[in-house]
Amino acid sequence: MVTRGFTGRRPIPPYADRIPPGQHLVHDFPVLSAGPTPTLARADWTFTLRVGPRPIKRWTWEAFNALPRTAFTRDIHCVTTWSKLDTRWEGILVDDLLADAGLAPPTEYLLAHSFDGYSTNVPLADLTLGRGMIATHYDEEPLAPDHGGPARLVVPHLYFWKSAKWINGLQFTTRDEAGFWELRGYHMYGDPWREQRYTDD
Ligand SMILES: Nc1nc2c(c(=O)[nH]1)N[C@H]1C(S)=C(S)[C@@H](COP(=O)(O)O)O[C@H]1N2
Ligand SMILES: [Mo]
Repeated sequence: MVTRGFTGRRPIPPYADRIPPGQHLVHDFPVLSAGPTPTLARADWTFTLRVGPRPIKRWTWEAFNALPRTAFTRDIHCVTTWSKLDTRWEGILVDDLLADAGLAPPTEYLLAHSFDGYSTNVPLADLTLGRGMIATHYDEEPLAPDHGGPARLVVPHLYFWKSAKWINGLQFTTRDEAGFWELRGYHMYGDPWREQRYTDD
């Protein structure tokens, strides 16, 4: 005879307190892209910091990788309902990028831009103080092209669509401007703990 437990209550799944509402745990690493994976040679790669239309600084792959490097391990949550725990990233914190540019943040909002034409908006406060990284490595290996290599934004505390793959720049904007998915019905902020999936959530 098989018993289901002494109390009859359903067991609490492990790590339940790390899974936001409406999410489930995965152990693989799904690939989600709006289009095909771009082929990007590191020799041609550049990253541009802009204030509005004005370029402030541009880094080559070599100059970018000479910036101070940081690693962090974080849980990530995709709006399609998967969550993955303890993902390990290494790269350049947005803090260190802004410091290298010698730029005092001119506005409270940014858009991340990518080589595939993708964009997404993230408030400055969500990218600074160690919260946002431009990652070049995942799990100790150079970031795979399907996951955004050579480099992607990682903002783990927001739904994963905010983590722009194949990033090629950050742009300060005067107002909070919608990016690719935000223009198509997704939430302007995207906090998984408040289930901010769609525009009016
Ligand atoms: N440039 C770009 N970045 C992107 C996307 C995209 O289509 N293009 N998809 C987003 C979405 S919806 C998600 S869930 C994550 C998926 O990242 P992954 O493929 O590494 O899991 O990337 C985000 N970043
Ligand atoms: Mo997504």
